[in-house]
Amino acid sequence: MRRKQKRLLQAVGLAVAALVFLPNVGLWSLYRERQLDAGGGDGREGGGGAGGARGVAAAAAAAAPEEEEEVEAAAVVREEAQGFHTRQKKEAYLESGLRKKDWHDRDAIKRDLQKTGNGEQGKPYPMTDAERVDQAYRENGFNIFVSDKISLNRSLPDIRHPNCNSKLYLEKLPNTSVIIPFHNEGWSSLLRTVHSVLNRSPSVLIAEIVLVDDFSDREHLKKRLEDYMAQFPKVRILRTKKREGLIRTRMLGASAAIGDVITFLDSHCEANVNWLPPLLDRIARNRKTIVCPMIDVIDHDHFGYETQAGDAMRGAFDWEMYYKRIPIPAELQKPDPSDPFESPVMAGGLFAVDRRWFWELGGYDPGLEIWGGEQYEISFKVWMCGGRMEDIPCSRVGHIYRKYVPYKVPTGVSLARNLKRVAEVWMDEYAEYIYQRRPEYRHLSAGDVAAQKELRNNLNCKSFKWFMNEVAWDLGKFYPPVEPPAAAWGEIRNVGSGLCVDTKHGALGSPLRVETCVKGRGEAAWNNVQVFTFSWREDIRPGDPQHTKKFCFDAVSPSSPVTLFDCHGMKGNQLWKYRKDRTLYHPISGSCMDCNESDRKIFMNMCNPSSPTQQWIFEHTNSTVLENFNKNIDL
Ligand SMILES: [Mn+2]
Repeated sequence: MRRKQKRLLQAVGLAVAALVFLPNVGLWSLYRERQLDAGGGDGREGGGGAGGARGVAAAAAAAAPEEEEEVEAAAVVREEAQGFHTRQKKEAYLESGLRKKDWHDRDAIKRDLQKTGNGEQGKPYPMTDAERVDQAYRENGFNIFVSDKISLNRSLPDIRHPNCNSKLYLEKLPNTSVIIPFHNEGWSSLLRTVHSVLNRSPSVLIAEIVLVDDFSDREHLKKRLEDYMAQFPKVRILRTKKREGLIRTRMLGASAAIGDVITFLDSHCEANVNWLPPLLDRIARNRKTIVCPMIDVIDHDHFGYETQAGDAMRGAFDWEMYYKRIPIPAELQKPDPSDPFESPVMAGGLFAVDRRWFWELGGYDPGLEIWGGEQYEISFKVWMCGGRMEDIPCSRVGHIYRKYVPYKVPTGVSLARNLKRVAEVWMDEYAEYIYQRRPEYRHLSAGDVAAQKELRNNLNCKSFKWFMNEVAWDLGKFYPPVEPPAAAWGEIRNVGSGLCVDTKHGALGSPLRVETCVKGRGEAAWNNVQVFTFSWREDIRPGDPQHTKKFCFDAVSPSSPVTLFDCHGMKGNQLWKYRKDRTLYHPISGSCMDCNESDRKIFMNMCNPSSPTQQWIFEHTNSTVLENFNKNIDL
């Protein structure tokens, strides 16, 4: 009898403990932290530990009645929201079935509007020359002097689409852990990130802010930071025990997180008006949606706040795996431009994801090192494995794009290896297109990817071909996997002078010249600065068609020199027409490329096709392509 009573007591005790601790998974988070610490440097072990604990935590949370009730009808919808038709039907149900509310903090907005002073309203700080000194950049990659002179609580301009101001979101939203990894971040820039999140987020939605220090050595990030953050009960600081790199630092933060949602931010950001509810709302409606805010630009010199060029665009990549942005195609444009839109890949460090979904997806591949490629991995994975990804125009976060990265990033090998891992695990036969452009990747070891392939298998993920056809179907228009044939290539010889276009003496941005043609001479073997490609994009680049550089012939006026600039792929002032009369016509300025034999300069001039110095001969041409290019111009 006594034994029976004791057992009963034990059972009751356990049940009480479960009710107290399991809903917020507090103990589990501690457990996981320890696991990661124990894993030490080895990301695989750390990730594995987190994954293991996650399974238990998820099961526990599902058993907790409170949480079950909170998600209500939404839970049903969340699971079913993959089929588009189902989703639309269910959303209609949600609109009528669940209450929505205005999440704006109208008082705070009013207070912000009245602020004046340095950098307030996101205005550029008026710099003196002394403040421009280079030392200010050396440690941060942006002007920390200016940052220090701007309030930590500075106001930002509300540059959202006007419709955002009246949008309502679900009354019951999941809360979030905001994870902010940092390494040797500046004091005021880090604090302003935290202040902006606290100031512009409904308190009820912030479970915690987790600052994850990747082994910084700057003094202000040690005790001083801890003392400062002690005033904010929601902020906690985790630290790695050695330099782990961005990816594992984010994973450490994520594995310690207790919120329903994990929101990753960079350590030099400013959250704008009502940035959080629009993100959480999408996740509440479909827990398998990963959402990204619009990323605005905080100038690294004067801290002025403005949109990126083009503002709302889809995330994409080229076949060397450089991140690119492409316009939203008409088919995907919403009647209300402030509505969320689908994006094939995210830019990187700013996104929100349901915590359990993140771990179901395996978090980041623990085999990824330091930095780079992880945005592709998580993006491909979420799309191919039954989720989706959206950019949210009503959620805006400013980010300081640094002038340069102020600390040593051991990229090179690890970036290549990361990209190879992503290609090997997720990109199927499309990986070949990368290896064609990056032959050095072909035989590079990606390490052991068996666990990642198994995950892909277990989650029943779709093929990369599906991803390219259904999600990134517009990408090939801008970045075709197979480069269409060039229109002309080889040396460009001037008829009047017999000289060739040459980039020899030019750094990027300096004017092109004509020089003695080198083809057939000894120099040509090692010096191919006279080989150019008139590409399918109708721009002209150094290099032969298989190996073009990313610099383009660029002219700004009908009399300007012709210089090499970064190719923007948007035609405009880099668009050229090679006409039958052998002139190189520049439609935007209505002028033609000309040269001067005596000073060897190349410049734009009023078109005069009978002038031999305006006639140019490409070594090779593809007449079909040329004719196609010239179909629609007045020749
Ligand atoms: Mn950054």
